[in-house]
Amino acid sequence: MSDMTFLERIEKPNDIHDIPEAALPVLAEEIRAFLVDHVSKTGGHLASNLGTVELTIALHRVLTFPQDKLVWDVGHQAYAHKILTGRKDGFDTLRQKGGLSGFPKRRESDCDAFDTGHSATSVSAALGIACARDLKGEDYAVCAVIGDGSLTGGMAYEALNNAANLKSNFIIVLNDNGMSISRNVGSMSAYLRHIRTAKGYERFKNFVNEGLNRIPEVGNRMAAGVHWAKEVVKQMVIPGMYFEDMGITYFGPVDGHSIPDLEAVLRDARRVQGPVIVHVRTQKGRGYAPAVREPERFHGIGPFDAKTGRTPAGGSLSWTRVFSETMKAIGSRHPEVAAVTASMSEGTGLAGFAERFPERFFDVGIAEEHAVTFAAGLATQGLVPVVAIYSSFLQRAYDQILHDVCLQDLPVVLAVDRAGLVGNDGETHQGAFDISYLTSVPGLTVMAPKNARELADMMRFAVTCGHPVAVRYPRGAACRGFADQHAPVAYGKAEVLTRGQGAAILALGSMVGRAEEACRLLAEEGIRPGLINLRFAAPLDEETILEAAREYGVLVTAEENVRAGGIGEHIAALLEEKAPDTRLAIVSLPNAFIPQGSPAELLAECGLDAAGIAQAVREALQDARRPEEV
Ligand SMILES: Cc1ncc(C[n+]2csc(CCOP(=O)(O)OP(=O)(O)O)c2C)c(N)n1
Repeated sequence: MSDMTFLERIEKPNDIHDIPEAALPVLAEEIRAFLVDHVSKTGGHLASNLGTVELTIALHRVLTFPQDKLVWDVGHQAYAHKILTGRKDGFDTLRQKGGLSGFPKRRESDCDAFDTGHSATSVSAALGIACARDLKGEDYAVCAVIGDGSLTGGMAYEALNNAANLKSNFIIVLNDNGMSISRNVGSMSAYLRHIRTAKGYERFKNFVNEGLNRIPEVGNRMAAGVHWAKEVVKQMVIPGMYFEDMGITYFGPVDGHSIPDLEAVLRDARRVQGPVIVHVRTQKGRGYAPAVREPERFHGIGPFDAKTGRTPAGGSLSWTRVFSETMKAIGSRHPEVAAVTASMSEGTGLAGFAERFPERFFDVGIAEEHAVTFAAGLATQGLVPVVAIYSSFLQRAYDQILHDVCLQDLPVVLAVDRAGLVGNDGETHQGAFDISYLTSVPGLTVMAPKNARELADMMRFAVTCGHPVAVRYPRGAACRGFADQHAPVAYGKAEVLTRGQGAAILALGSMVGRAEEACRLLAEEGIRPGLINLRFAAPLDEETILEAAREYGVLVTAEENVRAGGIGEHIAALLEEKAPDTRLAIVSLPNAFIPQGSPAELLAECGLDAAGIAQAVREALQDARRPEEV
């Protein structure tokens, strides 16, 4: 027993209560070493997790699981929570197919109160849980942990505004490390920085409050003046006044790496009736020098060398990189083009544009809805904004795309990165729905390139076309094939790549390269389908599609999007009306949430790899040969 590490003694929820208080810093270091060791092999969100080890230990000392409910915002910082709730062994399979999720999952543990993955949802979810608790007359603590980056998301303010009315206990831990993925932006961030550097904190706050309350308020005019003066003094000197004015008690800032300080403030917070914010200062990457030096690179990272922090060199040219280079070139030629990111300048590749054209670059915080309407505003004044957002995060800006951009036919370009399967982040991050939600908006042109060169062509087309356009492209290495096939991009026109016999594959974006591979497999069996690069998901090139229907009689569509609302269904509707005798097979993602796994595994499982497309063609041809059932 005595040879056991403290971490080895943690086997199930609440085991931490048996660890002596004096040993908790040792446990924290053991957890850090465990995280570096495991994440260096599997990849994952390292820097955020290293920063929240003491906070998690303190929360687990003050709360009891699963009775008390803890909601992690985004959820990328919940690794220590997973370790302390009996899931240590799962870390060998972290983010792998069928393995431990990198995010909280209710189906994984009853100690995960709410599934997260997208930013700024925690306060809303926790508030809902607290209200349900009160309604049912139950008694347990409810706590949300939200980062200062996520506090740039509008939903967090909607929830804070709503929470202020709550009369029962509700804790919001603000995990402030000054960072989103990159350095945090905006006035709230500046305000938090101001609080962090203010001296005196709680004792000073009480002192000032008591002092101000002793000032008598006599006479109407004078009272108004005194009231105003009090407010000015309060705003100047009292940390957290912004929250207090909203009706939310503020504690802090607290050293987020001191377990005794954290425990003390959390115990106090549990006693407060009504919503309370505990402002905790942490350091992203804490305890692992490479991550402290480069917190942004270690935010989400693939496997790396634990000793040096280095990642394997090389890697092929990514779609994001192609977009990044294209944006720099476009920026030089088009002074009217601006770029907008929702806190993802590195991830989307806009950092290069930002460096070259800082006056035309806008990081608006983790605020996708705002990013799109802000871009619409820019567009009304003659600018052509390119808003680069990952497919799954753009889901929240649907109304802004529809109502603020497309209804006014404004020339906003949506660069939809990570469109398709992203892999190890799992169902919260797969870009599986954008064709469905974008092609349903009238007036929005939706394109997808077959290869690197076509992405550049499409971006150039998009910034000059004068109307709303979305260009979707996936995560990972850009297709370098089709070197001598590059017809100029023409509005609403598909590109016929190969003429064949018996059947034609109508492929979109990432599926064109795979369809070409499928054609090679089929050629070995003497099957030679035609191949058409659709290029436009909206508007569809009806003429080319109907021509193919007449010529081949058998069509197979291929897209990296769910079936519902995808191009397969759009083409099915077109054929039913105009070429009802055509046989059609649809290759798409299933109408489901696709869990984590490597993109290659998932594509194969969903039948979206070359073998899957080839099989769909074989089956469609067999089907067509079978006599029609009567
Ligand atoms: C809606 C949405 N947009 C973007 C992201 C990508 N993202 C993941 S974590 C993160 C930064 C979060 O910063 P913060 O909340 O401060 O947490 P930290 O990593 O600093 O602990 C971003 C932008 C996301 N998860 N959800």
